[in-house]
Amino acid sequence: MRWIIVSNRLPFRKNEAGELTRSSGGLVTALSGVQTDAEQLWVGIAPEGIDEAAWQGMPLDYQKSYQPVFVDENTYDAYYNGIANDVFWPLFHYEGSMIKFSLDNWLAYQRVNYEIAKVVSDHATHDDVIWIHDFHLFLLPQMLKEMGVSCRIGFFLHIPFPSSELFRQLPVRHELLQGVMGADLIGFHDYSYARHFANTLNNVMNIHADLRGFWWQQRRVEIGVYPVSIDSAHFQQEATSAETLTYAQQWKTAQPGRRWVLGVDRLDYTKGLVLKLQIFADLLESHPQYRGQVSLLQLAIPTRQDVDEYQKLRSEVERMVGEINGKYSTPGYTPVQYMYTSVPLHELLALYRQSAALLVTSRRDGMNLVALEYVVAQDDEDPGVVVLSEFTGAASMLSEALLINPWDIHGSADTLAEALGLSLGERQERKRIMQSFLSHYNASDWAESFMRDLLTAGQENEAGASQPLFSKTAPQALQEVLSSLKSQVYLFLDYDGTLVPIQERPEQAVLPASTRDLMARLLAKEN
Ligand code: GDG
Repeated sequence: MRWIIVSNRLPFRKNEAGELTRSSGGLVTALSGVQTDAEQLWVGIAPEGIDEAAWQGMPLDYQKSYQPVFVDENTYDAYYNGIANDVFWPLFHYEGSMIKFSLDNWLAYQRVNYEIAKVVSDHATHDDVIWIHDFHLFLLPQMLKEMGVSCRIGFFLHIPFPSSELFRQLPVRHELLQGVMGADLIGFHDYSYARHFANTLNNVMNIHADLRGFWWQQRRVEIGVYPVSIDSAHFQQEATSAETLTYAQQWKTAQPGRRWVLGVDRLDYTKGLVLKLQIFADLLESHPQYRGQVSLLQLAIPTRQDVDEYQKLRSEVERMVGEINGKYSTPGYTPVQYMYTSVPLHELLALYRQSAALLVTSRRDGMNLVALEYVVAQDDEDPGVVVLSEFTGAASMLSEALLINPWDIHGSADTLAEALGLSLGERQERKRIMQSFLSHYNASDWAESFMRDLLTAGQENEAGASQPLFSKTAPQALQEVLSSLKSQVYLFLDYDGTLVPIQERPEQAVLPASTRDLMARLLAKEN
């Protein structure tokens, strides 16, 4: 059985020197951590700078493992920036007022999903299983079904699914839901996201769905919760590599005696960097003993630099960094050290290891892998503490993190102070519990549990078990039940909505003569 993984972009790019390197970001980290013996084919848009001619010259192992889809730049821009990033990203992260919807962009979104669907459908055989990732590809499952793809199709959402009250705002809400409902299994990081999705189906599509799934077009669609994880062993190993330890030592020597609170985020509004700076400033104000002792090291990874909102966010963050430093700096002490860049993995791990606390203040975050990586990278002798926004999926996973509501600036600053004051024994115990969990539940377990459920999803369809009667006409369905009877049987029939259509007022729910007649005929039958 082969896995066909489908995501927006293929997970590599050409760097400035023309070498192929793995791209960064949560989805790539999660999928790269999966160890499996299954053969895999990854389908996605070709990386920037690789056109069809260049693809022919790619190393053979790439050609075997990856299948690029080529889309012209303008269409890609309208699909990726116009819809995925300017509509779905803000809406699903509860930033409803930031949505910029245009019909032209929506057409491009449909077109790109269709182009990808064609390529997947050309490659998929009945024995494969297709695993589609994230909000760029909501329409793909149903398109594949309509193209006659017969293998199992799973869909996993890496970002939150919002409350139905917010989701209802989306101009293309029905199209989106119908698109994803083509899957056999739809997975989320957290129960709350699955619950919002089921409620949305109830409220927007008028379909009865619960946390386990729903029936749609005579098919059973399963819903499941699969919190993503990381390749814990790999991160742990790299965290103690000579390269990481050397860099950590250099950092320590350059700033002796300093304690660090660490932040690692893409410079995206969902990550709550403004809140984080306010929280840190509050710490220095309300817990003055930390002035001169504790600094915030914020690594802000550049993202969507050409977009106005992101440029404004960057200016605001940098203005605040300047303000805090202007207010609290002393000779030899800079309260906020800010780096607008990404760094090599071993440097990132060294920063994880040499900081006293990680501060995550996301306004909303599907999971937040940084928090998970931080835990497994810690030094047993002197582990740091995770201070984590309760609006992350990771908050359900990291039982020993100190949770904060990042909008409560003062309360969060107090929690950060508490984290900095924890005894060594308490820090070690917290780390031990979370690390033990992460070593038993890693990225491969995440993928395996999703795949296991995907392979059994929809078996009810095939076995014909518990088909709802309303998928056929009631007399036809009853006829089938009756003809298979061998001994006496009792039929329990619901009334409102079953024997009688749901009515506005109860007194209108009167049994129609034809149904009354049908029941009389049923009762007259033997058994
Ligand atoms: C999306 C969802 C969900 C970051 N800076 C550097 C670097 N990174 C790596 C981290 C981590 C990844 O990027 C970031 O992952 P997150 O999960 O924190 O965030 P998103 O990119 O927004 O991911 C998120 C995720 O998908 C998975 O489902 O958790 O909620 O938004 O792995 O280590 N890596 C290196 N240098 C850096 O400077 N090497």
